[in-house]
Amino acid sequence: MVTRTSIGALGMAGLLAASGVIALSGTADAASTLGSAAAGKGRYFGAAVAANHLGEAPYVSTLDTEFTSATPENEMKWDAVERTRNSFTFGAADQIVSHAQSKGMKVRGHTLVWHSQLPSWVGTLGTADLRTAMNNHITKVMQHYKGKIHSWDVVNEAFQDGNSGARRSSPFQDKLGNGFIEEAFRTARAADPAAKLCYNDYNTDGVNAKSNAVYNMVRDFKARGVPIDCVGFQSHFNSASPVPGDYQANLQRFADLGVDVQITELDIEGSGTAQANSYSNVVRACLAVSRCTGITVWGVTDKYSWRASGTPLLFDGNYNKKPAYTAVLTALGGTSSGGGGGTAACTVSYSKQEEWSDRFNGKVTVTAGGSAIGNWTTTVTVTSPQKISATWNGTPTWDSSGNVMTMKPNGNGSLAAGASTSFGFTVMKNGSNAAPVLGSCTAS
Ligand code: 9MR
Repeated sequence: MVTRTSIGALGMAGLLAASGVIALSGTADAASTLGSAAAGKGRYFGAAVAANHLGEAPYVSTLDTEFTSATPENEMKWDAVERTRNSFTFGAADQIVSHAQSKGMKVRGHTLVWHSQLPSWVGTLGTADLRTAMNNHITKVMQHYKGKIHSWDVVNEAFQDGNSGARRSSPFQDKLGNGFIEEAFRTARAADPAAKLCYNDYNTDGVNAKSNAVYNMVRDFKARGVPIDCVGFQSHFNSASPVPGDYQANLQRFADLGVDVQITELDIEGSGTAQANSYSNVVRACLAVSRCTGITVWGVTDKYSWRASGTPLLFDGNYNKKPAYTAVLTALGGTSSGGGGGTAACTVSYSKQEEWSDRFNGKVTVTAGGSAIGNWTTTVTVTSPQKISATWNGTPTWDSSGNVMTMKPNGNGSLAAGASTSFGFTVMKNGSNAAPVLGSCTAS
């Protein structure tokens, strides 16, 4: 046991080192990031990026720290790059691409041929002219970004929802017929032979009529030598459309056709443990499919999500890591606490909650790793003269300095694999606003 005198002699850092605790702030100093953890599994971890947020410092630092791939959320769509026929405007998309490149991130191209965000002039063209315009669009956009895009969504959302398995009506479908998809892929291959060419869609995440229709198309393309390299599964989930039980099996059956699979627009409405568990399931499914080459979440922060009210992302509106973040990091084999690179029994993350002039509340989320756990324990160290004045959802004990709190659960602390719980505390500032430092999480 460390004595009071040795605390004075070593100081807090020495105390933590002497007692074998790896000190980490649960936020900025995490031992691992989504991108690095995914890289450890041979995969990228990306986010949809909007050019108009690249001036916001925490947006950019979160993006740069955590992600290894960027997808322009809207900036490469037809209405953004060719609003007027054959007049191309790449400014906003270029901004994202050059930012990504300067940080060593990959870029996913999204998207070349889609019924939505399509300028009205496209719909007015006759058949032959539309064919020319489609191929010109693909060629010009891909040539502009040649060598800079790891995967392109060549055709997006070409199938109808529901049980018909039919193609969706669009100028391309209606005038060029079923062959437009094949033609788009052939044109794309010629324009940038190094880019992976993907078909991307939603509501195709489990085995259903729509994914069967896409599956049949990909099988046919592979059989006939039509160039296709990957299928994107958007994976927009909520309570009405949860992660399907056969998600992994569906990814696998596509992979078995000889294409890569990518999770391209992942977001899951919800909060807390339920959301964290769903995210964890998605990541585990990807890792279990060797041809699942990467995951992209559809935004960096909840506040800029296309469905912000559903808080579907990994960082909240203040860029705090959510339980879903920890679950993803854990599922990727990363650790936000000491774990030696293996899958930790549990991980901890910190987020600041309410703040007043004299005090603030902190929240620590404890997430089980790949196996069920019980009796977790972790430490929270505050910087003197700060003091913890209250705690909730846990049973604290204190070291002799009163600055190191060891937190144990109320009860047996049982958590299923990937599941989370949290405890909270109030820190009296006494003049210091320093963030608490978390120790590693241990469990039995
Ligand atoms: O997130 C995008 C949002 O900002 C746009 O307003 C919207 C316009 O259609 O597109 C959103 O992104 C979509 C993506 O391009 C294709 N799959 C569905 C995504 C969410 O709607």
